Amino acid sequence: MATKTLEQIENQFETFQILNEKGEVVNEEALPDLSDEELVELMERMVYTRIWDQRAISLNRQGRLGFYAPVAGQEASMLGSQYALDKEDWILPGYRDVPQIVWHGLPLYQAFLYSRGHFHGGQIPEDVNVLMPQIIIGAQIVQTAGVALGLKRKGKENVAITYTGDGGASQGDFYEGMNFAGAYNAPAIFVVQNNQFAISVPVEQQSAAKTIAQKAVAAGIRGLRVDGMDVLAVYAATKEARENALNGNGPTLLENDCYRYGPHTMAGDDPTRYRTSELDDEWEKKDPIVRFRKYLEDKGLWSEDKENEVVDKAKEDVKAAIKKADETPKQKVTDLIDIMHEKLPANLQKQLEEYREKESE
Ligand SMILES: Cc1ncc(C[n+]2csc(CCOP(=O)(O)OP(=O)(O)O)c2C)c(N)n1
Ligand SMILES: [Mg+2]
Repeated sequence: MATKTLEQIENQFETFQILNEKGEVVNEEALPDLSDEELVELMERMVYTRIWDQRAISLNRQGRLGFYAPVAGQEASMLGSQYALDKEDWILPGYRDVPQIVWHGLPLYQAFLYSRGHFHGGQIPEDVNVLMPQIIIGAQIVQTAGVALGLKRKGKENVAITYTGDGGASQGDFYEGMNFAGAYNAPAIFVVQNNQFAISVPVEQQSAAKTIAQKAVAAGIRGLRVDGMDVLAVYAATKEARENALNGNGPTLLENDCYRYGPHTMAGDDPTRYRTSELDDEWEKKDPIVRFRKYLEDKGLWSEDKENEVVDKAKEDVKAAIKKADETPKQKVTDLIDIMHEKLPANLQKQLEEYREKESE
């Protein structure tokens, strides 16, 4: 009996896809209602983000950036999901999910300051509904359940969306957050970007479950496995999850299957030690930008010239943003002490005064 139940559940989690690797529509009825302009905008964002990622890697190697977690290979998963949101929706990112919060409104130079550990990177503009990236794996899942419940209590027509990785799906917080959001019917979307590895640990060693999406079943919420290299599928799945949440149908777990082409972070990880070049090649054939480019070219919506324009714009913007980050006054010890509390406890007040004196010397 129990074996049969497990098999029945697991086998139902097929991968949702709209565009195949060749850029052909394989699921006509699921095609999202996006205008030509919107389709082009999605492509522009993916191309732009890939260039910015390449530039960020170079800046890191030049010692000009600090912490950086590469995103190439995950553009469809990141940007297709963000595109399905309303400006007023809340994003609770993990450390790799910087593109989503930048496209949601965080200025690029502040994302660079975040990389440098500068406090101004985390001073999010009032009208940008994002939290800063979470470093503690899985913590953002519980926080998202809380934010979503808060939105519901306030009667807002908005959702809270969060991102974690395949590794994050093994954390206790992951189950707690989904279960809580399910129990309270909170308007939350939980995205697991399954990029196949948690640093060097392959997803097969992460869980006995065949899919991560099926983990939704235990929490009594919807779960869907999505081709995370297909921007249209990611967009459509997120849009549906959002509508369900706002219609009172509770949270959804989305597993976006994707791949990170680069190292885990720029802090010395060497993927050749745990991944084969065959596996890299296999995933590069599924590239989100290649297939979407093909789709748009067939529709007469994209060209080499158009792409070059976006590439140039991305390079210019990165240059301007890093310049602005460089021009931001250097962080002082007193800044760190001062920004943490509204009213400083006595011991920190003493330290603040000591450092003020030192800094004025
Ligand atoms: C609670 C906690 N444990 C361990 C770490 C160290 N750590 C940082 S990234 C990472 C792997 C996470 O992999 P995954 O969730 O798949 O996300 P990805 O980096 O692949 O996007 C680990 C173990 C951490 N940051 N937090
Ligand atoms: Mg991972």
